Amino acid sequence: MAARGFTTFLARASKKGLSNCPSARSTRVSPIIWSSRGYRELNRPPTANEMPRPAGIASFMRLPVQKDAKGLNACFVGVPLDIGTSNRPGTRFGPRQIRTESVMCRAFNKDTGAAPYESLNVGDIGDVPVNIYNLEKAVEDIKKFYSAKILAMNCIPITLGGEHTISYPILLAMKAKHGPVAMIHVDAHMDVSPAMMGNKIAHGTPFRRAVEAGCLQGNLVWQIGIRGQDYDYSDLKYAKEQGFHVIEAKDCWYKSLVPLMDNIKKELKDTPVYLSFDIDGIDPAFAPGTGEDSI
Ligand SMILES: [Mn+2]
Repeated sequence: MAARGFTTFLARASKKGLSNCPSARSTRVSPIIWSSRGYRELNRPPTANEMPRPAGIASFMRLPVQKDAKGLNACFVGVPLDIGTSNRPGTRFGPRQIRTESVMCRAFNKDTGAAPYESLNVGDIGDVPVNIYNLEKAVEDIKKFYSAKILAMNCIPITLGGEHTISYPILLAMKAKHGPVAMIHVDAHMDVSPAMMGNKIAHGTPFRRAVEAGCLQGNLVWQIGIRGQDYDYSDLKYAKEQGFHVIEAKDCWYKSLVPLMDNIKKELKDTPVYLSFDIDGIDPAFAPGTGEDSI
């Protein structure tokens, strides 16, 4: 996710008085936004009063579906890949299942004030037609798709995985567009292994490959929630040598994470940032559906 475009868009939007947007007063009026060409109606997820939750086309939050990211500020996109995992497969079904569960999401959060659909035009562009028989080809498929169908249209992708191999080609595409980017990575693992059974492309290697390809600004990488067993200290040593900030789970216990996030925001400034959240960053007692749960 590239933060720069997102924040400048919001800044522009708020300058133009978006707080007066009619949808802030009524969930039944579609949000509108000002642009150089006048008013524009934004996509809006239907409420459960307009469309029953189990009904409708099964896109993310039942947003409109389109074949590429044209006209969107942000898009949901699935990458149904699981052939790079070391143990349990199944995340190829992840994007479809996330869309199914997304019917429970509502467009406004009264606790945080988040109302993304008031200022951003968002849609679902379906899945990358990824090669599920060949990991090297899958990486090429993902990179090309992100470059041509999303980033070329100045859209911010929000990816539904898929296992962590997919981060490498996404970062390759981001580098081609933005140069080296920052990263916030929540995970039990650092995913910087040199290879897995001799394969350089796998779910435990994406961020070492990304460093080698010059995709990341090492001193603007935060890996948060790293925990559990490893073979030795070599991956931790490698991550720290790249300048990564490795914040282990044990360093987060009994503490607020607010000061950490304040510091990250301060350091990031306007640098484009890739945010990656691995479900195994959550205790597998609560989220066991992952390829290599860390115990
Ligand atoms: Mn992981």
